[in-house]
Order: sequence, then structure tokens, then C-alpha cells
Amino acid sequence: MFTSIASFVEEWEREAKMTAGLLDALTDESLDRKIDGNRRSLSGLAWHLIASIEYMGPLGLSFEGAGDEDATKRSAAALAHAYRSISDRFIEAMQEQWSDANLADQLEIAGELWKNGDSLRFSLMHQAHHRGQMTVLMRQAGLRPPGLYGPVYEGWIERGMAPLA
Ligand code: NI
Repeated sequence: MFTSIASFVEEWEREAKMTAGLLDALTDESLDRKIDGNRRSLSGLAWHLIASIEYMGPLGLSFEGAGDEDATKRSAAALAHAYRSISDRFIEAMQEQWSDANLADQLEIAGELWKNGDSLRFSLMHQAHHRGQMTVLMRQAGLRPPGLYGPVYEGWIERGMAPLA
């Protein structure tokens, strides 16, 4: 779990940059892409990542929420903008409203006691989980996702190396 706000913010900013970069690679035409009819679309997953930041408010932070879901989900640029905006507001609120001691505060979530520092770790892993789902859908939509923890297929080729297929 995180015990220092500074160490969380450093990691969040690195991860949020990856998420924003992934959203930047979406196109309006790709937003309805889903694995099948009952599953979340690319715009649904992108909105979920935005709304997930709003859900951190109940940990004890006050910041403006995610905005208009229906309008935002119609535009790739709006999704990327909404993500960057709420991510910035979340970090600003944490830096202004919390001290490191708040990371040890506990809250009951789904019947379990969670320390805020553990919830923050979960939020980073949760974000990576859904980014992975999005990269597959983006490929199916004909898009090239950015390399996150390593090059994508084309990235290896561009470096003159054999892709790790
Ligand atoms: Ni989720």
C-alpha cells in the first residue's frame, strides 16, 4: 500500500499519462467497438476509467465529478479531455486535502475494511486491467495502440527488431 502521497502521485502521473495516450489513439469511429453485444464498448471502457476516478471521492476527497457521460462518450477527443481533467482534479484535491496520515484511514468497501493507501494501489492496477482490454478492442477496430510497458508489434519493427509475436 502507499504510505506517502508523493510516491502515489509520482506513480499515478506516470500511469495516467499512459491512459491518456491510449485515449488519444481512439477515433470516433472506433468508440462502439465491443467483443460482443452485451459487453462494454471502447467508449464504455474509457468512460469507466474516467468514472473510476470520481469513485475515489468517497475515500475522503472533494473534487468535481466526471461530467456528462452520454455527451462525453460520443467523442474520442472528449473522452481524452475528460480523463485528463478529472485526473488533474483528483491529484490536486489529494495534495490540498490530505496528508500522508490519511493513507492509513480505513473505509468499509463491499464489506471489507480497506486502507486508503490500498485503495490507491487498487486504482492503479484496475486502470491497467482495463487499458489491456482496450488495447485488444483497439486492434480489432484497426487502430494502433501506443506502447505502454513495451513496444507494440510495429514498434519492434520500427526499431529494426523482430516483433515478439
Ligand atoms: Ni472496472
